[in-house]
Amino acid sequence: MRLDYLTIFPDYLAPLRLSLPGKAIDSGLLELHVHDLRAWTHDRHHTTDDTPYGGGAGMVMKPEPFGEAFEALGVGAGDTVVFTTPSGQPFDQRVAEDLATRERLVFACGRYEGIDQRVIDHARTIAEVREISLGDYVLNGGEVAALAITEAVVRLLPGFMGNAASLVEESHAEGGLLEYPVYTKPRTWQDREVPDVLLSGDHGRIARWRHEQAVRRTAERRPDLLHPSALDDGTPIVRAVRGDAEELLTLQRACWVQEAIANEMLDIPALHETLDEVRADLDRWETYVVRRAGRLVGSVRGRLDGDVWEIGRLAVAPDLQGQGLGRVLLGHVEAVAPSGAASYRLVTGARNERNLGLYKKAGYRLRRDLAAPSGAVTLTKRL
Ligand code: JD2
Repeated sequence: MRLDYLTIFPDYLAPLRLSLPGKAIDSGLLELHVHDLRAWTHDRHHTTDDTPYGGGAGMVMKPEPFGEAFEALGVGAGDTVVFTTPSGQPFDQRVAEDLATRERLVFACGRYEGIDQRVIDHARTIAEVREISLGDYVLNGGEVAALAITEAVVRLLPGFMGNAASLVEESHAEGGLLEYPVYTKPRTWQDREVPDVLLSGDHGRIARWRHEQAVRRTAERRPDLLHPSALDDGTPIVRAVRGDAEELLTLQRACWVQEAIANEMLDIPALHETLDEVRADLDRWETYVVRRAGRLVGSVRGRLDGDVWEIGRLAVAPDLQGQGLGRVLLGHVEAVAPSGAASYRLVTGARNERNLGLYKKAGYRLRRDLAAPSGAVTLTKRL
């Protein structure tokens, strides 16, 4: 594989030589070429940036140096030009595996506010182009992203790691779970013991323990990996886990702010709920969530109060309302009511016509005879 880097900070990419296996480079399996973009400037100051058309803050990288560099380096059919950019496709292991199949990658690293769009448009006409983002945060330029991408890609190349088996076992390669915790000697350190199971010699038990730890960690830290996106086929509604609490809170806030506006700033207690309260509620209620593209976009919950299945917190992300998701969630929470339930009950804003309409269509009746907080109404429906 041949790797080229176009940058105005070539020294920034010096760590490449440290992080990549020297053997691979010496043997010729891997070729690295770091280029100073200023080599393709012609003015006294080696200018690579200019002011943005249309105005605005900051500077934009000029197109000509990149264009000349592509030509000088013979970038063409069969090559892949990678533009690292905050607006690119999020980088992940799958993208790394894809890039690892290429013969040649050319990393175009921008600075300032980015690169003149025509460079990307032009590159598409001479080679394959990938616009890739390292993640949802802002860096000062594309170099660090190019370094990270390179490291993730190169270690996938055949014969580039000492131990091929350790690659197969890793995060995201197997089961889409996070890593289980690992331990080494000494057996006791600062009064902390290595878990007994790991010293048992029972390989079956060890494997089961590690899997359970991996699932637990994933549920806590990355619930999105356990219930992946349901954009196209079906809409799996799953029981919420503790790790969903932050996202539930975010969803609730977005929805209750909307509710407050619909009710002309009626004060809604849920708006002031804390993360700890949301977590505690996960133990007191059966909460269900739905994800789209990994994002928690809907929730509903139920709990038994005598023979009444009390339904609450039906919430759909504001940008996804009007697609029937609320109706699906309501149907789900009704369907999971335990056998002891004789009726459903829910409370909603008295002036939220959209919600009232949804509930009435689903067979709920307004119950003025039943108590409700100020500005709200209670609705019920027989099972
Ligand atoms: C970059 C900048 C646009 C503000 C070239 C930032 C990146 N995950 C990532 N975050 N930021 C970048 C990135 C990549 C290239 C450039 N800037 C600064 N651009 C708006 C600041 C300039 C990736 N990959």
